[in-house]
Amino acid sequence: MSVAIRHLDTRASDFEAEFNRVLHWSAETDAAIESRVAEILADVRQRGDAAVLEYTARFDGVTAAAMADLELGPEALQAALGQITPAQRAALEAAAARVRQYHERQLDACGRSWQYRDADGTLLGQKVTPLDRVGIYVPGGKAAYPSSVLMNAIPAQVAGVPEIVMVVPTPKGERNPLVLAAAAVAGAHRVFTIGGAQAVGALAYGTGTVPRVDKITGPGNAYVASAKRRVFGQVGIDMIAGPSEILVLADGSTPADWVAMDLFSQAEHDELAQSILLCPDAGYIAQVQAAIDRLLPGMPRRDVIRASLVGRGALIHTRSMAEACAISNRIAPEHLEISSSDPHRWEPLLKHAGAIFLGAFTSESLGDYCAGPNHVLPTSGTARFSSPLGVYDFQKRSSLIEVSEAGAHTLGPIAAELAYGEGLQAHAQAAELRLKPRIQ
Ligand code: HSO
Ligand code: ZN
Repeated sequence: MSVAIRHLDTRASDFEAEFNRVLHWSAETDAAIESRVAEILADVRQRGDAAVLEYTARFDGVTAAAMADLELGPEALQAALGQITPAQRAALEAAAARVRQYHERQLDACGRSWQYRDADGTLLGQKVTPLDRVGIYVPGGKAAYPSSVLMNAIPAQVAGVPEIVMVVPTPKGERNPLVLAAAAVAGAHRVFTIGGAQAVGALAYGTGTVPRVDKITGPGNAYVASAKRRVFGQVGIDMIAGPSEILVLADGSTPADWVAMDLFSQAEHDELAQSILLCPDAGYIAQVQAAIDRLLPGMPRRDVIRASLVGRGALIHTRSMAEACAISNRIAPEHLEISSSDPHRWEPLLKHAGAIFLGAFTSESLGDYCAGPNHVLPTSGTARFSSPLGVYDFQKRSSLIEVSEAGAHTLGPIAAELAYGEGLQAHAQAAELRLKPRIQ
């Protein structure tokens, strides 16, 4: 039976209406969740460890006498490395090495302090420093991804963050050895087996045992997302991630099976994930549909994939590759594959995407695990204004200004003029005092 994925055609008179239906995405917040999260956060803020222990017992079924019992020391992380297979360990280490290398390049390219001097000796610059302490949230349930541990912790490490605190819930006490092994490989400094809004609260406010962090990154369910939104301002956060998205821009030169599997790869994350194909060749779209129909029954997560493809997916027939690029820019997808024999011809036309994958061999899946770039990317069209998680998210910048005596003479009159204009006498005089010869 054919999978009832939407077919659109840009030539159709109702295209805009249909397209808007595909794009429509309601990120409505649930009022019940919101008020529950507000209560939990207030409680954690007030009662610290005791509150976190209670919620952990209630929601995760894990009882502990003290918060310290919920911390995993280095031995526990090392033990996890021994519990996974040698092949798993080798893969984790290979992925980590590539992700580290990529982010080290990022540090060199845009993460270093810089300064210059004016002709009159005034020094100006920017000093880049790492955050002191960050918290990484790792989900415990169906979306427990060891790869995400690497993608969050490694850029923090490369940025030089001295303390990386990871939280991961262990529902019913079940630990995920791959997640803990990834924490060991990535070099998390402290790990607490707590989760949900209570863990976000513990990281944001600090408790007797959990240290207060400066920024919280990492994905989570609706409770975690709501908690992150609420503590923003008290601490930094990375982003509020929506469901995964893939957009494949195809000229028909890639085997249709490859493209179908790439569409599945994001659809299998979540019923709300979005997979879209844009292609000027109707015959090829039919081939991809046939491949979807043939391959789906063999997929263990076929129910999730089907729900995602039918609910939010689309196969869009365009007039040309150039038009496909223009539509892709309107969508601003998280992942964009240019599945073309000439990807570099189209890449310059593409402005908005979290990550761009060029050519038939670049399956998005490789980017999810081990190509090197970060897989934490802007979703739901936010690639219009935001960027992948990176070293820069774990750094901040301070301006540096050192005005020479000659510089004070250049800048003083300008500042004073503007200060008088604003009615700020002290500002004006602070600038003017420095124009007078100094009394020794
Ligand atoms: N594609 C996801 C990341 C991921 N994929 C983790 C597999 N594991 C981010 O959109
Ligand atoms: Zn993925």
